[in-house]
Order: sequence, then structure tokens, then C-alpha cells
Amino acid sequence: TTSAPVLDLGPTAPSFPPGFLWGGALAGNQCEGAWDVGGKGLSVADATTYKPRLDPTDYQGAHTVTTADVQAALAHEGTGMYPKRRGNDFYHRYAEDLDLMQEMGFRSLRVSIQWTRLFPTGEELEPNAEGVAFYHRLFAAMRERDIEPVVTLHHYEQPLTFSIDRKGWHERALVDHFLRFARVCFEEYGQYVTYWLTFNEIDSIFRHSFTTAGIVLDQFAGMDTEEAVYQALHHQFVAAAKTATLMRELVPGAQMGVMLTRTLHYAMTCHPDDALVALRTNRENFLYSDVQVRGEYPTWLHEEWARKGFHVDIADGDLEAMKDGTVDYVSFSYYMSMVSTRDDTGMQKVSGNLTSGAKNPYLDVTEWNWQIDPKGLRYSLTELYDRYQLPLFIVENGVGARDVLEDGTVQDDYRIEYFRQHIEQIGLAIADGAQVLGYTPWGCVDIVSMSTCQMSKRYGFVYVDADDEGNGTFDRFRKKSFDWYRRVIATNGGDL
Ligand code: BGP
Repeated sequence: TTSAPVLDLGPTAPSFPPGFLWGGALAGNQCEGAWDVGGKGLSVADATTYKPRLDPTDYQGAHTVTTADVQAALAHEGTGMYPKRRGNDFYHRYAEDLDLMQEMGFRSLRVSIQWTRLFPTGEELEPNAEGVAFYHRLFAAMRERDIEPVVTLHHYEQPLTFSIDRKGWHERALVDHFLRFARVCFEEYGQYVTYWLTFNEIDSIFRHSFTTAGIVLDQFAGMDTEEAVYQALHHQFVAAAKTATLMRELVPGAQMGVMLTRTLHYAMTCHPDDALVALRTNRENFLYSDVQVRGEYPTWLHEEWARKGFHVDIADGDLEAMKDGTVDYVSFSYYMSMVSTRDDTGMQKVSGNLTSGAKNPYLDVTEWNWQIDPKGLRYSLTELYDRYQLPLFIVENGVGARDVLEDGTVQDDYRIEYFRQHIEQIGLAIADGAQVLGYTPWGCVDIVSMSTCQMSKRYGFVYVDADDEGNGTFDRFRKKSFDWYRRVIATNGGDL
């Protein structure tokens, strides 16, 4: 008798196309520092302090802040903010960092343009010339080193003032303020930049409503917070779509992407109810890329709004604008996989804590309890490509760790192993048909952690001598993974 055919999981050898955009990723608010230099205004990121999560189902996640916190930030007081504001001093050291990236052979670098460098309060009609000049220097320096910019327009960096006299993105006016900012970016930097992204991890609006949308909880007393956040999200969807349309008018040939946190969830068990819960959890995550790829809300969301009695103001022309401003590629961050949990009422909402699901007994975790799952990256690439049939771009991946500098370097074999396994799975997904534009590991030079506001949660191939209080020389040191990644790029993924 012939044995049953073994499930063929596809290719067994990873492959990468010529011109694959190997690189790294940064965000202005987490690396530049110089938070009050060059005319820059305070952004919500400058007012973000880490608050231990009290309730894992709390919609607002680690970055719940009150109006009092915001007032303290405006007064430049408060503790725990300074590491965030200091970054790794990229504002002054970007040329040195680009030299290190060129040494590794980077073909791309993802950065963000801080809205408050160009428009300190967001309401100015003309941009701040010093801010405009900084990003000209940065993008020109990248082009001189043949490093392709991948630019995020909003990486938690909207003006803090919108959280004082306005209700953040709950206010419709922010759509036009954002479009004025985007227009200046396209007009000034379209000469350097082909790959654009609008909102970083737009799905995190429920997890980090303050940093993602400037929502301050106590401004919505008496309102349903979830309904208010959906209204803010609608405004961001409209802004993202109109920005894509504007880009096509101003920068022919440029590409606009959506940026999603891929929060891959496995079912708790093979029980059909658990399978349905995982389906729902993953479908909620795909909402954000579905809307920007397809240009419309899925029926299930309208049904959910109706069931919950939510009213979201959709202005005349919004749905047409969303349909017109769809994206050219799908970018996403991937750090871990999770397990959907089901309480007796159905599904526990995975809100703030990316690890608020159940533990996966088959996976190791990082020091910050993020579940390490390289095959989950292959799973996500295959699933996303099957879903959208658009080019994909992995714009964040990596492992935060308490690296120790010894004899001028860091023996980060754990990071090499993490990347080796994830890069192999990327190559297998590509060999299996997924079209992937590039791979930009997060925090390629050590920067401040978004969720913990710490420097000590390090991701880089390059160590930065700065501690959680922002003390140190800020000098750079190549870690062991620096030369390993240089060889990976030099062999286009051949030598892992
Ligand atoms: C993503 C953010 C990045 C970065 C990354 C690592 O959610 O897009 O800004 O912060 O997470 O997370 P953390 O910095 O919290 O370790």
C-alpha cells in the first residue's frame, strides 16, 4: 500500500530576488532626540511616559495619559519622559550612523518625518524652515550612500497641542492639517523618496490611543471610548487615502503603503469555537489593511457598529476618497505570534498588551515576554500575499534585549539566531510565491523603546552608549550581529 502523501509545505530552500531592499528601521521620535531643537514643537511622543498596565483588557494600553500629564509635558516637567526625548541623538549623528549602515551594505533605511519639526503646533500655514532643512540633509545623505529611504509620515509624532485644545484625531480638522504636512513632504522630499507610509501601526489606535491618535481619555468622559476611537480611526483612514491620492498627483511613480502591526493569533485548541475566536481576532487585525487595500469598510464592521449602537460621522465624499486612495503595497511589523483566548462570553479582546493572549507552550519568549515565532513570519507573509496579491514589505522585526557592552562590542548571538531564523522563513515564503520588497529590522541602531521608554531594551546591530536616563557618551559600537548582517546582505541572504 502506498503511504499517505506527506503534506508538502513547499520549497525547502530560501531565496531572495535581486535588488531585495535589505536595511533597517528607525522612527524620529525614538532616535532623533533634539526634541526642542530647530524650532520643533512638542509631539505626543514627547509626553509619553510608561505606565505599568493595570488592566490587560484596558483599551488604552501603556500610554494612557491624562490632561494633567499633557499639561506637565507642555510645561517641560514630569519624569520618565527624558529618555524618550533624548533618543540616540540621531539628529546630530545621522551621518555617522549612515556610514555604519553603508558599511553593512544597507540598500534601504526606514525613517519618519516628525510632523512637529515642520509644523510645531500643526496649525501653522507655512512649514518651519529649519525642520524642512533637516530632512533635506538626511535624505540627501542617504541618497549619497545609495540607501533607499522608506518614509513614515506619522510614527506617533503628531503635535501635542492637538491633545489640548482639540480631541486629537477625533477632530475632523486634523485631516486637513495632516494633508498640509503631507503636501510639504511630497513637494520637498519627493525627489529622494519613492516608498511612503502614512500611519505607523494604524491598528494600534486601540492599544495606544494617545501616541497613535492623541486621544486623552478624560476628554471623553461620558462618551463610549471605543466609539470615540472608531471616529478618530475613520479620520485617519480618510487622511491616509487622501494622502495617497495627493502623492500620486505630486510625485509620479512614488509608492504608498499601509503599515500594519501583524498580530498573528493561533487558536487556543482545535475546538471549533476556538477556531472561530482566532478567525475573529485575525480578522480584526486585517481590518486596517483591508480598508486601505480595498478602499472600503467590511460589512462586519458596519454590523458591529450597529450592534453596539455606535455612530461614526462619515462626511460626504469620505467613502469616495477612501475608494480612490488605496495603497500600492502592504508593509507590516512582525515580532511575535499570540494565542487567542476565549472566556465564557466569547473572545477576550486583545487590546493593549500584545502578550495578553494565552502562552504558547511551543515557543520561547524574549525578556519582555514576546513569543519568538520565526515560522509565524512565513505564515504571515503567505497569508498576507494570498489575501492582497500586492507587494509586501517587512518594515519592523527584531528582538529587544539587555545587551551588555564588553571590550567595545556586544556578543549578541541571541540576536543573530533570531534574525537567522526569521530571514530563513522570509526566503521560504518568497520561494513559495510571496512578493516581498524588502526587510528593515527595527532599531538597527539602538533607540528608545516605544512601549517602555527605555534605552535598555536594545534592538540594534549597533550599540549606543546611553542609559535609561539619557546619560552616556552616545558613542556607537558594532555588535557581533553587525558583521553577520553585513555578510547576509553581501550574499543576498545566501550566507545565514
Ligand atoms: C512597534 C513600533 C515601533 C517600535 C517597536 C518595538 O510597535 O512601531 O515604534 O517601538 O514596536 O517595540 P518597543 O519599542 O516597545 O520594544
